[in-house]
Amino acid sequence: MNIAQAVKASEREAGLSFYESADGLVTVRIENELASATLALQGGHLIHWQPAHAADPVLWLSKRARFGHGRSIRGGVPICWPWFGAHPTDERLCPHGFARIMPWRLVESGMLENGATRLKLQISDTPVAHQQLPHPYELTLTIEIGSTLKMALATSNLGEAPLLIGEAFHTYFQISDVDKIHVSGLDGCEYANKMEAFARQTQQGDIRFSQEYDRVYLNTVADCTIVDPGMNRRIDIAKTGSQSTVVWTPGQAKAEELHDIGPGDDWRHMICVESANALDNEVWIPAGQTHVMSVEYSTEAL
Ligand code: TA6
Repeated sequence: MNIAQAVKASEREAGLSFYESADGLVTVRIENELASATLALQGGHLIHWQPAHAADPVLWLSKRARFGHGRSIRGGVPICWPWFGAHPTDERLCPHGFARIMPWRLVESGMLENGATRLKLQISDTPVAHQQLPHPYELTLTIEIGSTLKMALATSNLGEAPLLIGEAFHTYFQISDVDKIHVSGLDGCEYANKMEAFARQTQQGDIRFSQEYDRVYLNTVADCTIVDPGMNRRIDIAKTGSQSTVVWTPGQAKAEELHDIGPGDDWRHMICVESANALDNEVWIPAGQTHVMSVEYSTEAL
């Protein structure tokens, strides 16, 4: 068996199969006894995860999602890095950073003893990325596809000076209807309300939705839960290495403005709860150090 055959064998063991689109975009399908998932190497972007015990996918993907070189994908888990939101000084640059629109490479894959599939990806440095962040770094995404979904984003500062980053797992969760759910875990937290010029306010109780909602909750390490009676399930969001949580639904008008969501009610079936380090919580990484932000998603019946 040569190395290519050995790699193929290990990929098959891990439940991986690869597909390439006509324009060279590669997606990886993961099937194991615990779950199924789909990963686009463009952006290191997980676009589907459904544990075997769940009747429905946990991640939402827009019916109008677009797949193309240099484009972000509307849904799943976009990787926001090395800034969150608009670039601080150059509005021409992609909101939420370049990691979600750049090619990543699969550097490791394998099956864990518990039956989960573990993937390790790294972003490929490109002249465009280097132009936007001329500081040596290594960015690694580790994903464990099992009865829960674990993701860890590790930023290693390979330079001589401290590195400042903003980041998020900008996760789109599949729900029955935005009117029927609530999000718990952020009661009493201060937030910046994007709908009111980032005014600072304090969360009162659980979060319910009736219109566009766009808030960055600050200085919170709290786990959150999406409670969804319409799908008779809860989705638990645990995190480490993250001081912010962003909660967003576009509302009808904004959804229609977004070409990759568009008219209709598709937007009603998703909510973004994003584990992040944003605004006041951006992270300074000392030279030679590594910072890791991680999440674990799980779902169970109510
Ligand atoms: O995370 C919330 C947010 O910053 C919203 O303000 C909205 O812009 C959303 O991200 C989607 O951003 P995108 O660049 O993916 O369209």
